[in-house]
Amino acid sequence: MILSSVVKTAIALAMLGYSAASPTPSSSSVADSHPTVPNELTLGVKQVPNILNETAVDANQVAKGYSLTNVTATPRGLTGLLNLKGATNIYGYDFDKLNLTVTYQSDNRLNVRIAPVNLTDVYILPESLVALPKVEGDVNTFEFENSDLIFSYDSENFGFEVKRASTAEVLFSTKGNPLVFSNQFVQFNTTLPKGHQITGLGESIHGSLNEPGTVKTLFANDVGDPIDGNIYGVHPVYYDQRYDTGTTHGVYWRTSAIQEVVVEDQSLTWRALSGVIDLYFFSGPDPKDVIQQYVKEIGLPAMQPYWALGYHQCRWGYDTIDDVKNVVENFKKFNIPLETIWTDIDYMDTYKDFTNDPYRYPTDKYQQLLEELHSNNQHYVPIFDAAIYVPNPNNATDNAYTPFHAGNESDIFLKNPDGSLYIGAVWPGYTAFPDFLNNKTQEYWNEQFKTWHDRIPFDGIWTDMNEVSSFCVGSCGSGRYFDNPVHPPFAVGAPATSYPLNFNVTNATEWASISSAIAATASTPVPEATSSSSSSIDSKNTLAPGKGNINYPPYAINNAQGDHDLATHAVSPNATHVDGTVEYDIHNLYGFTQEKAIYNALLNIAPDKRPFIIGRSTFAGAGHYVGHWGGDNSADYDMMYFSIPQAFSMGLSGVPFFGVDVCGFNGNTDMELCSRWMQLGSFFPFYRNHNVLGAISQEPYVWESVTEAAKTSMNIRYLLLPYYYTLLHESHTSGLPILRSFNWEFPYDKKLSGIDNQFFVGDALVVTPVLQPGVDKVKGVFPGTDEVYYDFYTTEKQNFKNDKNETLDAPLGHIPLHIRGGHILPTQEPGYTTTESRKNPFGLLVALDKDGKAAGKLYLDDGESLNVTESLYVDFVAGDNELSVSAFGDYKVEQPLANVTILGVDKKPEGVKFGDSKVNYKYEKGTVYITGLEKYTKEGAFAEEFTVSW
Ligand code: MIG
Repeated sequence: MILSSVVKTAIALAMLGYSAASPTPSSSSVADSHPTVPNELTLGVKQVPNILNETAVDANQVAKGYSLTNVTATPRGLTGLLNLKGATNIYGYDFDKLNLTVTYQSDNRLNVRIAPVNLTDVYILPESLVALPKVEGDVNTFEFENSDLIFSYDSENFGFEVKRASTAEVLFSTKGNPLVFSNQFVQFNTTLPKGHQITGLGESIHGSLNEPGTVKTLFANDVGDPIDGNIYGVHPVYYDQRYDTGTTHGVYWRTSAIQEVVVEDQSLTWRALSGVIDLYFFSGPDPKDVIQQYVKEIGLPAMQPYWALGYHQCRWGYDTIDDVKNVVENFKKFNIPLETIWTDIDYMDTYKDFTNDPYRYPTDKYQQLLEELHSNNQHYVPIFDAAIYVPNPNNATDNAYTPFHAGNESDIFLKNPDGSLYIGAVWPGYTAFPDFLNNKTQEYWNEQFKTWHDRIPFDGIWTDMNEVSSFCVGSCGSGRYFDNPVHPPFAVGAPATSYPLNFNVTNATEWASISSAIAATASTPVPEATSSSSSSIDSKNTLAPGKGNINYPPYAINNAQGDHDLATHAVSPNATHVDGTVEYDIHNLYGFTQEKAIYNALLNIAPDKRPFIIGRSTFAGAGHYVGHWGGDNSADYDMMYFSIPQAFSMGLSGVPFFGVDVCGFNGNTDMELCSRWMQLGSFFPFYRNHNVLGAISQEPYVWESVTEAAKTSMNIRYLLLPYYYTLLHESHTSGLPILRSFNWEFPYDKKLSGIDNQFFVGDALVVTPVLQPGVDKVKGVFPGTDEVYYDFYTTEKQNFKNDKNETLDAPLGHIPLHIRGGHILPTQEPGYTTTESRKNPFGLLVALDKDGKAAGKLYLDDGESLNVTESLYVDFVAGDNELSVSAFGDYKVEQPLANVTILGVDKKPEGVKFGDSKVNYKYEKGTVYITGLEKYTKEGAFAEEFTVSW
């Protein structure tokens, strides 16, 4: 307990250091004489979040709701008119009349749409921005009995209900609760069963279940991973898993609005601060069905290039190109696979997009390194910030920054309501923000990315700050941009002072000196930042007609910024797009629209290569274009744990290509944590170690034992690359996540509900990581009454009992990994890079179930084409002591099959045959090892059908 409070203090100090107001960037070539964005420009108006305000009116108690008239049956559902029963104007002006449209879009999808009759000033989310689910088949006919969903309504006090026909269960019901529909506040409240299991409503740092008391604020936010606060992405969808009936359904509100969702014991209240109700119910009935039904509608996940599965190394603070080169060389020296090296904002010339620092990252050396990387089959990915620097017109050198001028001439930046340029502030100083609703922006984007890529041939893009972040409130740079370049309004790069839990025990000597230093700092009271412009909530958050009071809506969300102002650390709600759309309505889409534009710009550079983008701010459908990393976590055990539920949540949101900053971002990591995390991270689809400026180095070669742990895990990952790639492809074609929760694999076993410290990779592997310091054992469960599990390392069949916590050995350097019987995994001999791995022989890992059966598949192609013309599908089936392998497709695999390993063979076979030929094998503890198959598969492992029998 004492320890954790000390560590917490340390974390707090690190954070304070990060936000104090002294203008001293540590690693910049900018002379420190440059001014700083004045601190007062960063202060918003203090808001009292509605959910924390005990005197706030509960709209559900007060509103009078609507009555339903004019109900007309349609071939696919019904329409009706909703009439306001009495205005209460609680957090906005109520609309008098609303249209209700209920449409059975397909057998498993029901759409309920409620929109004002008069749409003036109502934001309608266009299909061009976010995919619009459509009626399947003939719009004029529908067999209602094909749907498991039954819609019904109450007219007098309008409410509606969605029931499941097959179980007669109420899935969703607003009956008895008034609908609230005003210009700045739209709310419905549905009942939930007691003991509900609600997942989704990301993005946030939270366990996998949204238990009663959870509030999800859906407002894209640039903030370092606060538990339960709103962070980078917004995914307005929830999954409701019902164990009593063994069914799951999903509910998606297709809205870009600012939202807040309150989950209580027996209800869920969903609030949006603009727009219309456009709800989609997905009937499942299994969780995996729901995921697929949802993800198919928002956009199937991108097929990542094969190399995306390799190991990625990054940090903020690779100060020079030589540092980067050293890192690459160190990986080679320690023989740790390195697929891709990344650079953070350090490479930029005073943090300006599309530039590189002439001294620290000179073009010639930079190009030379990239050439070396590419000739070694390695890759390079730079960070890209969302905002474009506005150069100082009074300074000729500064003013030579053409990316701004090109954009300004095409007039593609966000505006203030009066039509002037909106100028915020980010790393380089005062900045403008591209408007991705403007048709001309893509052309501008294409040009900028092409010119940049011609000079620095990067292999992918990492998007940052695209929530969209701005360090000051409002258009603070208007009239000030001639102060450019200015420093950010806070210090950057102070040495990190926090350490992981248990550091004081495992590193006692070091801790003794560190803690006294911390104590000395702690005695200096740090003044709390106060808002100079703080005014009372009543004077600001007033009702207004039309679009309303968009900067200070009457309903204040619990935005996870100190003052909760919507414009704190973000471009303001009144920033205006080319068609008049205000950020207020589409703030949550900024990153998504930017990422789509980057995707297109990369295609413009290489029309048939899969763009590789790791995006920070995501929205429903972003997975079609980008993968995602979890943002600014900290180097501690709790954050390592949270990476698992965050991965589940991104998976069910259609962004399966996910990973977090391995070893931890904020704060210093240590050997033990980094060792555990390098191993855990190796099982995530996206595997990248990343670190904050000012923290100690954490590349896996920094500690000998971490090197070993990382290599062990990476070896498994690379061995399993064909399995992972097949999962990527499955995800891309079906929407299924790669990393899976027990709830999805065993949807009818309530005891597994909410398990988020273990996970499946695909259907076949179970990972049971150690998530705490100072232990060498870990507990886990291995579900299924009929299931068989094998230890991956020993291949031995385990004696696990369903329902029982098993205690597993997990000394440092060992991450428990189990194969689930019934599965066949394709493998390939690991190489230093994924390209080299692909040149090595294949293998098969056959894990028999209790009946001696197993199945699996393999998908392959060239690993990079967007439009795949040649692909290979291989099917593996085992049963009755025989494995048969058949393939179809044009993609040619030249590498032979070297070995087949069969797990779960009860007694030593009398002989083993490949086709008709007797082959050598070894039998040990239930496993048959067959090697030397190359001579039978010289033409390529899967060139011909074959059987292996034993
Ligand atoms: O305000 O570019 O999430 O990964 O290292 C911090 C510096 C800006 C936030 C990203 C983080 C990155 C950092 N960026």
